[in-house]
Amino acid sequence: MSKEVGKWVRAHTNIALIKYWGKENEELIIPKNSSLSLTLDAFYTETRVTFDNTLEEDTLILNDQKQDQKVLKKVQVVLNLVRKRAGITANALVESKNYVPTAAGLASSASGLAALAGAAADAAGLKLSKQELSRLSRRGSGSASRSIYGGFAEWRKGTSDEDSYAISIDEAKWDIGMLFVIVEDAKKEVSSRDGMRKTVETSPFYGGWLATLDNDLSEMKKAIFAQDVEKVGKIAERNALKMHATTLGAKPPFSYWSPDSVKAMNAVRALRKKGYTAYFTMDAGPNVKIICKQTEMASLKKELLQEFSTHQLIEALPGPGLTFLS
Ligand code: FM0
Repeated sequence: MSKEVGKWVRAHTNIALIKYWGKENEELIIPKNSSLSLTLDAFYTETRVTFDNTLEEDTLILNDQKQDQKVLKKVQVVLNLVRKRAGITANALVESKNYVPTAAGLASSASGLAALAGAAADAAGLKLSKQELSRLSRRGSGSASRSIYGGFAEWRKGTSDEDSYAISIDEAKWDIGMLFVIVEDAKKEVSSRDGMRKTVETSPFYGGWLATLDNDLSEMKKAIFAQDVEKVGKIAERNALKMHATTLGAKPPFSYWSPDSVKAMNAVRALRKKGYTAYFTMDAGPNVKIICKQTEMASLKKELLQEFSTHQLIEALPGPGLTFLS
């Protein structure tokens, strides 16, 4: 019998300011475009992997509940890569906990797959660089490649498995944060994986989206280096709206917005008129994330309490990269 118990590894989620939307290579998860995100302190995943040759199958326990085959699939992509590299044949027990302030559909594949990559590599005794960890996380979920780093990270699309990974751009140790507006949604969600595939395949707007990205990305980096929240927010909001516009051109059309998403977006616009530095972004779901100054977050939250309840509003500051615990 052999049993290799790895360390607990923590990864924080990230929210893209320049979105990843569409794959060049589905199996290797090579994206159509480079993207850029901010890692946040408020939401994270902790994972531990044990390779154990007495286990009859790979097993994933998330928040104390055994997960089904479907969830296990993404996890096994990463496990198999690690096993191959380390010459391990044993099955794995993956124990994972998602830390999110409310049960708000914020369980994130980015933090989950990044923590898994670190935890599996550790259990296998592999000493991987950040770059290698980013590439490994990417194979589980594209956005996870960016959660290896704290602060701002850029996932450079590259052209192959070797050169598609994220790098650190800036530690974000300045006056920027995100306020989450958690929005209820009755609709069945289209996963980001399915949503981006449908858009690439059928939306005539997809080409327009891709055509403006290099410019958005370089403008965004300039704004970050200048520590200019106003510019960061403006570019991020425009970029997110363009991404969401592509879904309306898909066949059949779809949208991630719910009535409360629109209400939140309008609230942000109104707060801007009042003089706040506040811009929004959205991902493959109805929640709205407000890019703002840390120093204005408390008063922004207070303003939003007129339209939203306190459990819908979550404050997030820039967070750290992958952390190996004990
Ligand atoms: O995070 O198919 O990583 O850049 O969140 O697993 O590679 O879940 F808004 C959408 C994330 C997409 C933008 O996609 O997809 C971003 C999104 P996978 P992900």
